[in-house]
This record gives sequence, structure tokens and C-alpha cells, in this order.
Amino acid sequence: MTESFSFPFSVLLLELDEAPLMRTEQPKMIYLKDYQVPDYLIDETHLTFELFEDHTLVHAQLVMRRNPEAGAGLPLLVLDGQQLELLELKLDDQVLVAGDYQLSDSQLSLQPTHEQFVIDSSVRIHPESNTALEGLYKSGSMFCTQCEAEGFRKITYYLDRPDVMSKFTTTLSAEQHRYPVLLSNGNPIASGTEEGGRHWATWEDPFRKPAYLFALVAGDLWCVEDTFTTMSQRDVALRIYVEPENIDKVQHAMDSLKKSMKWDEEVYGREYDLDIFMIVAVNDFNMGAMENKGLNIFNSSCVLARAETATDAAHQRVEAVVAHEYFHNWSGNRVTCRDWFQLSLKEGFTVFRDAEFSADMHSRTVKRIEDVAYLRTHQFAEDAGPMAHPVRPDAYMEISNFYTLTIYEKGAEVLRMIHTLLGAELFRKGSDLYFARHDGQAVTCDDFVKAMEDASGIDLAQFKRWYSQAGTPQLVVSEHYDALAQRYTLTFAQSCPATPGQSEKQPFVIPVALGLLDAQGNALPLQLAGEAQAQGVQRVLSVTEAQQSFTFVNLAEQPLPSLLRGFSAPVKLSFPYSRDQLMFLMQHDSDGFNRWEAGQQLAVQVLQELIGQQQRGEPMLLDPRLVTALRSVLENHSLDSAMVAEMLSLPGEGYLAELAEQADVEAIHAAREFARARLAEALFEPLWARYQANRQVSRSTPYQAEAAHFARRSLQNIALSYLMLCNRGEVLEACVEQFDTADNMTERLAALAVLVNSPAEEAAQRALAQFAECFADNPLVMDQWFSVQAACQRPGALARVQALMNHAAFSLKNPNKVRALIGAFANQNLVHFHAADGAGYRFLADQVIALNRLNPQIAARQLLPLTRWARYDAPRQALMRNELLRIRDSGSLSSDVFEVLDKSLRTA
Ligand code: B3K
Ligand code: ZN
Repeated sequence: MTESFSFPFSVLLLELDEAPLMRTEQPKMIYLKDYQVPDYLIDETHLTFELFEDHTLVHAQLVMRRNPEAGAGLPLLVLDGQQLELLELKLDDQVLVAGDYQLSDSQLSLQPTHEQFVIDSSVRIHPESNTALEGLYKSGSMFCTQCEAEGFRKITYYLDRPDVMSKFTTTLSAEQHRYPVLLSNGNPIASGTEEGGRHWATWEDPFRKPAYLFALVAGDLWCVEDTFTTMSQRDVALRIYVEPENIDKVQHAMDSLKKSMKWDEEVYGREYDLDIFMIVAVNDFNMGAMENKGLNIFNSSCVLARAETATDAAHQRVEAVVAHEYFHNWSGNRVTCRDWFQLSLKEGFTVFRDAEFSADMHSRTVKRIEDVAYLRTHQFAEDAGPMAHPVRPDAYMEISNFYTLTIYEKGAEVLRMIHTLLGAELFRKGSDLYFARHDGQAVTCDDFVKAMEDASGIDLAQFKRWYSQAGTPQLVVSEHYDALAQRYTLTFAQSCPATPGQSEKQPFVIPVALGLLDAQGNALPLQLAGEAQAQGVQRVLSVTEAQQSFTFVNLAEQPLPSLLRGFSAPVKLSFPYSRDQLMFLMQHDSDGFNRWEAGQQLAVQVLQELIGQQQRGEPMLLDPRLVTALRSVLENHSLDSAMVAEMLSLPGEGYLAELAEQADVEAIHAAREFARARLAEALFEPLWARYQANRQVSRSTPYQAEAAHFARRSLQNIALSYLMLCNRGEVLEACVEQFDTADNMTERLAALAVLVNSPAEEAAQRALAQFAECFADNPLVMDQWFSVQAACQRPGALARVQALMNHAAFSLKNPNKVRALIGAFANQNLVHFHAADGAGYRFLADQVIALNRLNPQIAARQLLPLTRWARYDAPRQALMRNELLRIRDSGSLSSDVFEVLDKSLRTA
């Protein structure tokens, strides 16, 4: 289960100073096939920023030359630049006048006269009114930047593309009192004071980098400092900067950073390369964090964590995001992307790296379960919708729209499959070769795969279809047992649905990890026909053809297969398991992931039966086998508590919707709630015993952010959420006691969420009020408060969300608030968002229209639930499409929102 953020919006929107620039003409498609090397290169970039309250002056000196790889002659130099007020332009120290250059909304062009030359530009920009949070902007009183993918062009005129790599020197000056801390990439080399209470600092980054990795910060910040000694015995200073009130919430991020640095040395042989590594936490940030060289900038939600204010999930997210951004120093920064079509080169790889890191730090099986549940619910839906695209897309309008689950999560699955096919040792050889061969370069996914092939000797030509073909493959498996010959054949049939622009698909290479079980649940030796002897009890088959059979020999009885262990490929697998077989696998499969998966498949079958009964107006009857299965999970005290908690979690409404031909959200909700209530009644005793035992430990042990305790609390809290369905006085009392006395946010928030979803309205209102009073000055905790209410499934959800939009703590300008309230409502409260009268759709469209002016990236993201209209019934389809049309006709659209609308209205 993933946590959401939520938030209400107020009409603060009207305070807007000015809308970000909207395009007047339709944005153009950019194609991978049109890639050309840059005409010019920038060897050195010298930047000076003078930061003031009502404007900023940026001076850029670019030491440039003709790219020797680009052919002969001196073509026009075209620099990117948006929303810049050009004050002065020089070519080799000569001031240029109008007529010497051409300016448009997005470009500055001029004609160089030599192979080598220097451009000096001075521009004025307005970070103080930048609500898009891209380029240089203000978060609260602090200046900060976000340049990936194309934000640098909002700072100065530049060749803003990742294959132009340059050595940067940056000087910033600002009022000393307001901005005592001045940071940029690399190492600090000089600083001083000026007249008028201003001061300055110069930073030099010795590593060539693309502009998207540039960063600058100026503010009144405190830092926690530490050091890390690298494997070659160099001391690196580590600093995490936050606003003073948050200085007590940084230790967990610092510990996570040191663990990440060590892990990358041990597992990938990657050492950090500068003398200093900094993280800065900012409140207003479009995504989680950014890997700028030596100066990572983070959403404060991904840095700040302490027991009283952050949940276990938040602690784990901080650790994972710190690791992810740190790992980018090699997978992304030292070796970067040639162009943005290659985004998954760094993102898929880095997500794979951070997932393995988290697996090593905590429970590997639980991490895999969480990731797969997320992938199947959200990435599979994306792959089946109008925004579906390959891991390496062929075309885009607005690159910001391509920071997707497909690029990140499916991209990571592609890397995991390479790891599975090569094995850990050859994969490491491949990554070593990749980093050695391409250090300091901007490269492609093909270059990565080539390094893996060269190091391993394994041909990955067909495998590369995972990069170029979109859609989730289906893998239908059938079996045949020949008792006489003692042979068991598995036949795999793969297919992949059409996706926008791709009607025909070629077969993928699908690694299927499997084992075979005998009637006692023992693992059987695996010998394929033609082999002299068995080769272990688990192996990986490569399914490479549209239809392909594998025959196992020497099997005296018909085995039960355990397929796709560890979710060895991102496919939809189907095998005709009976419910009894699934219960058997839940008990006996040696693969922890597949034990959970068997339970999920059993629950899906049972829930789909209930959904059908509900739709036909029949009384719902829960298959007692689900009760039996979960009872034995609860009574199995040798199982890890986190596994018990995962196995008790029924497939989410979103996943059930994704599995349905046509999603009937009301029937799904009714069926799932019915099942939960029946399970709670039937399993009251063991649930109550588990709850009380774990709560007792929580009461008597101080909070620890560590796997065994995460596990214990997750079991305690899921037990509580079931128990609260039983309407018993002693449970309500326990829940209120947990809310009132817990020393940590995990227990407190879980109690609040179940109270809010229970009929105990008075207790819920009291808890909500008390929570808001207690945490009024902590915006991240208030995000949780908004989310809990936005996701509340009791009647009146939309009205409550609308009221919360006027809450003092809400702002449409803060992305965390938007995600916490609007995002949580649209993505997690399916019954209310999809209310038959269309009010949920109308509400979301209104917010998208408002956000389009303020922050196009956030607007385009919030719009996504409406783009999935094709999955619903005809009346809902019409309502959703009407809202899409209303947004389209609402005035000038950002390229971000335009592209999403265009694609989702096209597939009518
Ligand atoms: N690379 C950044 C994402 C930038 C998103 C720009 N719209 C964070 C990350 O993946 O590490
Ligand atoms: Zn990343």
C-alpha cells in the first residue's frame, strides 16, 4: 500500500501575480529519429547571480566552440531561453545590437564567425513570481532551482540539452542577513562581503555536466554535518541544510546517506568524487528530489523524518529517496543521457539500484511485494491507457510528462530482468564496463545494453524490445502431465495488446523463474528434456517465442508449478490454479513473494465472485476458504510480521479496477468492504490477539526506524483496521487509546485513519481537531491530515474536500498540498471520485484549470485520473470526456496539459 498526500485548496489562486507563459501555438512533437549531435559545444560556463527581492540578474559567460563531430561550416548558433529579459549580449567582447541576433519566445540565434568564441549575456528574471517551480524560484524565503529537464533555459540563454556538458563556475551574491547560506555545485572556492550588507560566494564544479544538473540555493538555513570516509580513504563532508525549525528532523536522512554511500561502494564499486556532498530541503517542490551534482535539492517530505511526525512509510521513503539521488551521482551524472528519450537509462537503472538497496536494508520479500503491487496497480494502468509509451519513447511534446511510472518503474523491471538473465556477477561486470567506458559521456540505452552484452557474452538483441515496445505482455500458461512418460510440459503463450502508435508487437524475452512442488510441498529437482541431470530446484526459463513449451522429465507425480517467482518479468501471467491449489502454494511455496502472490490470486478470485454477485443483485457470499487461508496466516507465528501484514491486505480497489474489463467502482468497493467485514468477524480472536500483543510492545519500547519494528507496527495497524469493522466497544477504546498515547506518527495516523472511516463520528471529529491543533505548525504532518480526510470513504467526501480547500494550511501553490488533498481524493477515493453525478470529475477539472496557470507540471499530473475514462461505463465515460473538453476549452493551455488532453481525447 502506498501512502498518499492530500490537500485542500483555497481561492488563493486569485492572488496570482501573473500566469506562467502559455504557448499560443500548438506545441510540436519531438522525435527520437530526428536526433542530431549539437552544432556547438560549451567548454566552460561562468555564471553570476545577483539575487534581489524583486528580480535577479544573471550573467553567463559561455566559452564555446564548433562541435568537431557536427560537420563543416559555421551554422547559426541557436540558444534556448524562455521568460528571460535580455539586457546585454556580447560575442567575443563585442556588444551586439538588434539585428546582430534574433530573439523569439524560446530562442536566441546569432551567427558565429569563428570556430571558437565567447558569448556573454546578461538577463533579468523573476524567481519571486515563478509559481511553476521550474528554473530559479523561491520556496518560502529561500531561493532554489529545479532545472531537469528543461528548466535551465528559464535562467539564462544556453544549449539546454543533456549532451552539451560543461565545466561550471558559479558566483552568487545576496543580502547577507536574509541569505546567510549561498550554495552551488562542486566545491566552494572563494567568498566575501560587499557594501550594502550583501555577500557573495563562488563555487566551482570540476566535473563537466549538462545544465539540467546545475543548482543554486540561497537562504537562512541550518545544517547538520557529518563525514564519510570513502573506500580510498578520502574524507567527504556531508551536509544537510534545512530551515532552522527542522534541524531536529535530519538525522535519519544523514544515516541513510552514509548507508547509501557505503552500499554503492560495496555492491557497485562506486566511490563519491567531490570533497563535499550537500542536501537541501525545500517545501515547494514538484517532485521528490533532484540529483544536482554535489547539491541535491529535496522536497522536505523526502528528508525530514522523526518518530513523532513521520510514519514508518515516510522513514522508508526518506531512506529510499536519499539513496536514489545519491546513486544518480554515477548512474545519471558521471554517465548521463544523450537526449531525453534515454531518460530511463538513468531513471530505470537508479530505481533498480535503490530498490536493491532497500531490499538489502530491510526485508527483500516485503520490498518486492510493495513494488510489484504498486507497478501492477499504477504502471499497468498507464500502459493500458492513452499515455502508454515505451521505456524509451519515440516522441514527446513536453518532456515533463514523461517522468512516468513506465520510465521509472517499468524501466527498473527491465534492468532487473537483465540482472536475472546475466546473474549478479556478470551484471556487475557489465555495470563496471558501462561506467568505465562511458565516464564523462552522454549516452543511450543501446550503449548500456551493449556494455552488458560485451561484458557477459550474452546476446540481448531481442531483449531490447522491452525498450521499444509499449504495453504489458500477457503470458498464458498451460500444463500437460504424461504420467506414463513421467514428463510434465508447460506451454507459454505470450501476446501484447496494441498501444497508441503500436498495433503489432514482436515477442519479448520473458525470464520466468519457477519451481515445481510435489504433493507434500517439497521442491522437485528440475531436469529439462535433453539434459543429462537435474539442475537445482529453481531455474529461469527464457520465453522468447509467441508460443513455447518446456518439458520437465523424471517426474513420478504431477507437480504444482510455482511460476514467475519474485515477479521475474513485468507481465500479466495466467495459469488455471484452483482455489485449493492457491491455498497450498500460500502454505508451501519456498518463494516468499509467490506465497503472497498465491494469496492475492485467491483473494482476487473470491472478490471477483463477490463483485459479480453484487452486480447481479444477488446476496454476497464469501468463500470460506479465504477465511481459512488468512486464519492460518494469522496463526503462523514463524512468519515475519511484515509478511503476515502483507498477506492480510486484500488487493486494493485500484488493482481490482485495473483487472476488470470495465471497472464498476461501486461494486468493487461494496464487494471489498463486504469481504473485509466478514473476515474481521470471522477472525476477530486471532486479530485481536495479534493487535494486543504488538500494541503492548509498542507501548513498552521506544520507537525504532528499523525493519522488525516496521513489520510489527504494520501488522498491528492492519489488525486494527479489520477490528474496527466489528463495531465493538473494546476496539474503539483501544483505537482511541492508540491515537491519544502513541509516541509515534505511524500508530497515531493509523488510528486516526480508521477512526475517520468508522461510524464513531464523535471520536473521529475529536481526533481530527486534536491532531490539527497539535501539528498546525508542521506542514508535512498537516499533509497527512488532509490525505486521511480526502481518502475517507464515508458519505460526503467531496464536500469535505471542498471545505478543506479553504483551510488556512492549504495552498494550491504548494505541490505537496495539491497531492495531499486533490490527488488523494482522485486517486484513492475511487467511489467518491467516480460518483455517478460527475461531481468528482467536475471538481478535478476545476482544479486542473486553476493549476494550469500556476504550475503546468502539477496540473498535467493531477489530470491523469480523467484520462482513464475508457475503463468506465458509458455514462461515466461521457462525463469524464466532457470535463476533458471543458479543460481544453478553458483558455490558453500549457504544453504539459495540452499533450495529456490531446492524447486522451484522441483515443475516442
Ligand atoms: N531526476 C529527477 C526528476 C526530475 C523531474 C523533472 N520534471 C528526480 C529523480 O528521478 O531522481
Ligand atoms: Zn531519479
